[in-house]
Amino acid sequence: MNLKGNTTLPKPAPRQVDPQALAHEIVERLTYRIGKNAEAAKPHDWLHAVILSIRDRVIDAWIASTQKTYEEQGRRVYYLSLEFLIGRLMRDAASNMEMLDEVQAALNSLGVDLDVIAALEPDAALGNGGLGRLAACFMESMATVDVPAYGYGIRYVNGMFRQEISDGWQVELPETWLTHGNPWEFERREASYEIGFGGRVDPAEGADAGLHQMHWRPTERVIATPYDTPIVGWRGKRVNTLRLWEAQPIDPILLDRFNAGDHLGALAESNRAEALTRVLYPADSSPAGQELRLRQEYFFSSASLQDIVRRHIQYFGDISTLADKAAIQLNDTHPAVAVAELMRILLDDHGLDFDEAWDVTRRTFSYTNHTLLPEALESWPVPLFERLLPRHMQIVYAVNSRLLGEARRSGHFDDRAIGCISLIDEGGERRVRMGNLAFAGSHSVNGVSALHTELMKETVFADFHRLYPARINNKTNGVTFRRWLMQCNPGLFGLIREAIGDRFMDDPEALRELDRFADDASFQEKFVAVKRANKVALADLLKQRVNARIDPAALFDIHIKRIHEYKRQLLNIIEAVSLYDQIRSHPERDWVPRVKLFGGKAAPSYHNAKLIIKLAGDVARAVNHDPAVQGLLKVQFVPNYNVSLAEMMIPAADLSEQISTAGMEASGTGNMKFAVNGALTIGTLDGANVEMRDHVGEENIVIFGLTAQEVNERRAQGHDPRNVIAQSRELGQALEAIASGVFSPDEPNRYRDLIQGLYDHDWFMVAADFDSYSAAQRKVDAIWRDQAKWAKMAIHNVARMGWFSSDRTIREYATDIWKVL
Ligand code: HBZ
Ligand code: IMP
Repeated sequence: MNLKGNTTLPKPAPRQVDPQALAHEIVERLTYRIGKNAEAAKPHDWLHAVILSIRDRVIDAWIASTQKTYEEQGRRVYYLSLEFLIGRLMRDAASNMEMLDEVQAALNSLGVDLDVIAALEPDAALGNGGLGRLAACFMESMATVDVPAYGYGIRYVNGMFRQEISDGWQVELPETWLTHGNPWEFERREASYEIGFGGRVDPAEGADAGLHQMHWRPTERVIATPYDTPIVGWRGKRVNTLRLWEAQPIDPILLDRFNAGDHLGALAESNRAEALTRVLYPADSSPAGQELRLRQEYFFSSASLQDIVRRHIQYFGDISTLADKAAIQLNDTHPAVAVAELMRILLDDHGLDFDEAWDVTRRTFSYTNHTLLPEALESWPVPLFERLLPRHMQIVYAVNSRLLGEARRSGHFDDRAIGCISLIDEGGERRVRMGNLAFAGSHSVNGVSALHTELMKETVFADFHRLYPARINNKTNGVTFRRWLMQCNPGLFGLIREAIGDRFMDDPEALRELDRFADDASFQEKFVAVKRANKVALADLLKQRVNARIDPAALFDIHIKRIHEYKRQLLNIIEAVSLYDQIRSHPERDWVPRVKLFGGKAAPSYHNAKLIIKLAGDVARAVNHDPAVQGLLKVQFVPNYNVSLAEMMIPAADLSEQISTAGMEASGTGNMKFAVNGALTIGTLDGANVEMRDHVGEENIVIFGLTAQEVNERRAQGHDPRNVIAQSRELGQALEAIASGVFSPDEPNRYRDLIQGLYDHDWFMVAADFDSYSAAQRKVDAIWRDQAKWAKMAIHNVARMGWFSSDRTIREYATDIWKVL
């Protein structure tokens, strides 16, 4: 076969999707691939047989897409991310291949329930939260809008931990998603690479003593082996590849050692290699800072870069044209060491001179920033970086001297500004700043919402922005409407189709046509019935999982996301305590029945986040057992929030809590999922909430609290929380109750320090925003009492969220940054 890609394979004949034929295919897979007959098959066997039937069709489209990519010889996009939070794939693949109904019918005819076996598919939870899920939405959207793209990441054996709640406390357990095998992946041993660590650097033979062309002799080496998963776009138009790397030892067992009786030593190398890709770091803000994490980052960056360069040389021959054929997007700084790795490859393996290598590098890379929190910015101690990656350390120094030279020559930068731009943090222990490396090594640096991008220019990258004013740009996040509307909410999806036809399935902005149904009483009625059915389904699930009895008629108020002080679950809980108190004091008032649901994981070492989970449970116990508020208020913490649970909870929400301290949530993407599923948002003017308000209209969203600028001013001028608390009777009482142990009689001081923090500094403006939040909640109650008004507002939300499709986001990346559309 001609590897240059000009062979024309016959196009695969489109296979008929006829339920009967499909049922036959499924039984065939069951028999010959799983080795069971229908009588003996267990639910897991059926699941695998169904996945294999779907997968075979995906493969036809996959091969055709790959073929097309090679033939077009255009630029490819490489999305480098340490996280891909995919969730389940079966429904997604079947739906995008437009065979979901047929799969269901085929299974019916076989007496198998699709929902039952679908629930057995484990979540691929190779990510922490928003950043990882964004990468998964982007993979689906890149395939949908026909961008030839590869995702590159790590195949963690243990992804995000499973959360159990024991005596109210979070307990972390390993998630073993690969136990039953993974029918979606293909091991590609032939495309393995060697990855080095440590050792020393010598001048390359025959090279002059200049910087370019050195020879790095690592002391430690492992093999990176890829596993490919096909990612299907909408209507199966294009299927792209998600390539995840696994670390393997060069010698699986050292036989001489084994034979000498050193049985553990014989396996040491093997264990060490496998540890590399064993587990995902479960911290979503404070960088882990451990050597293993830097090893993971370099391991997957190097493997991906070697693969990209290999492919380029194979098909185009000349390394100097790399940037014309490859656009590499860095998902945060986790893969930023790739900048130094590409420089190493260009200098040492391909003999480019420094200026040309730097030019190719900068034209190839672009970088997405996802946080402004200074404590979340990654940096590595110089001694560690140097020991693990001695050649890369030299390259970082060389790049830095060039960068700082450029800044100095411009004459606009004093010593302070030069210090901020430097790739090395010289304050205290010297550290390599990964954000600065990513910024310097890229031609584009983007934020993830309009507000976040503006704040980037004013804060973390202010000096870089002066040096390179054209580099920072905004790409507001989006979510894929296939998973987050069509698949997770078939009721609403069907209703929308019935009202406005199919156009929105290919053009989410066509959802706008729903606007004219917002006032339509009969449409409202159906809309409310769909929401109600979703709430009943969630209530059933919660009955099963946590034995909670919740009334589907109540307002479902949902706060699900990673537990973080800046996301302010504490504000919500304190407001619940205050509401509880008010209902008890004034039982005669017309209270709106509410169910407050919380869900989310805390980083294992994040003490306050874990305490907030415990507090939610403690408050829930008190409230739920108090007959005085029966039927009016219920609080429930739902364990093990993950993608699949989100798919159940979001369609059932009436109210979406997006209440971060303004200026601290870069974008948010959960906010978008709720709104498009017909929940109203209560939120601050933070991240993408600002743009959501602009799109849905300020009359259709409930905004409260300080703005980012006001938060800033308060922090600068000195915020006096004690005074604020003294002025708010409700707040004072709620804080007093929590701090004095009303909800923790077994340990009255459990929350003393947590609450004391609000009196002492209130960094996250919980006290400062309390009254405004509480008033906004009463406004929510008032809207709820007018059910027609509520429905109207919710319908406007669905109708006007089309712009937040990740297809739009990806088109912007593709046109502005990657130049592939
Ligand atoms: O990225 C989130 C932002 O907090 C959120 O506002 C935004 O919508 C989303 C997508 O742009 N950031 C994360 O989820 N960050 C992480 O998960 C993370 C993981 C490991 C780290 C640091 C951050 O070392
Ligand atoms: P790679 O990522 O470039 O190694 O290619 C991955 C897969 O793309 C290969 O396993 C083939 O299935 C396919 N492929 C590679 N070269 C060609 C080509 O020239 N035409 C069509 N498909 C190709």
